[in-house]
Amino acid sequence: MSDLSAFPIATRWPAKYPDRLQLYSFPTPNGVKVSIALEELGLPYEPHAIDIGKNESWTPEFLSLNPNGKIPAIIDPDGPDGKPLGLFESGAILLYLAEKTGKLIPADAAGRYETIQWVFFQMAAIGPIFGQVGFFYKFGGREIEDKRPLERYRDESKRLLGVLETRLDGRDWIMGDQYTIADISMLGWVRNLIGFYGARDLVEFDSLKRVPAWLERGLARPAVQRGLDIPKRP
Ligand SMILES: N[C@@H](CCC(=O)N[C@@H](CS)C(=O)NCC(=O)O)C(=O)O
Repeated sequence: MSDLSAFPIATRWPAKYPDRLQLYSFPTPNGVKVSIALEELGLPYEPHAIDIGKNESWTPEFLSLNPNGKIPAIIDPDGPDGKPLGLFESGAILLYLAEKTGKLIPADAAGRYETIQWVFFQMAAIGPIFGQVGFFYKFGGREIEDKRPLERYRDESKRLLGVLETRLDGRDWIMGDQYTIADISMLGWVRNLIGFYGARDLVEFDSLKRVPAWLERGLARPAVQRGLDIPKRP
C-alpha cells in the first residue's frame, strides 16, 4: 500500500485508494485537461474536488503541493523509480502522463517535440488570453467602461483561433491523424470560450470551419465527455 503521509494535502483530502493516482482538481478548462487525459488513458485514479469558488486551492494543505495555489495538481504514488511524485501545472502533468504511458504523444522524437510545442502554445497563449476574454467579457471586467482591454484580448483570441484554423487545414487533430495531449490541452478552452464565457459572436467563431469541426470531433469522444465532469462539483 502506498504511503502518502509525506504529502500534507492527503490529510485534508484523504485518499481512499492510496495506490491510485490522486487528482486534485475542479471542472475548469485547466482542470479537465488532466481528467480527460486520465479517462483517455484508462489509468486508475482518485479525483478530489478542490472548490476554487471557496478558495480551497489557497489552503496550506493545497499550497504544500502547489505553491502557486491553482488546480490541477496530482500525486502519482507510482512515480519515477516507483516513488511518489507530486506535480502541478496542467501542461507538465499532461506531458508526464503521456510519457509514463507512451500514449497520447507520438513515439518519434520530432513528433514528440512538435506536440510539446503545441502544448506550450496552449499554455502560453490560448489559456491566458482566453481567460482574459472571460474576465473582461463575462466577469468583473465587463463593468469597465474603457473597452480597450476587452478589445485587445478579443483580437488576440481571434488571431489565436486563426492559428488553430490554419494548423487544422488537412488535419483532423493538431498532430494530424493522432489525437494527442495537444488536443486535450485546448479542447476545454475553446469549448469554454464559446460556451461558459458566451463569446461565440464576440470572436466570430462561426466564421471558422476547421476549429468548430475539430471541437465537435473532440467533444464526441466519450472520454472527453466524462473528463469534462470530473471531479464533480460539490
Ligand atoms: N498554468 C496553470 C493555470 C491553472 C489555473 O489557472 N487554474 C485556475 C482554474 S482554471 C485556478 O486554480 N484558479 C483558482 C484561483 O486562482 O483562485 C495550469 O495550467 O495548471
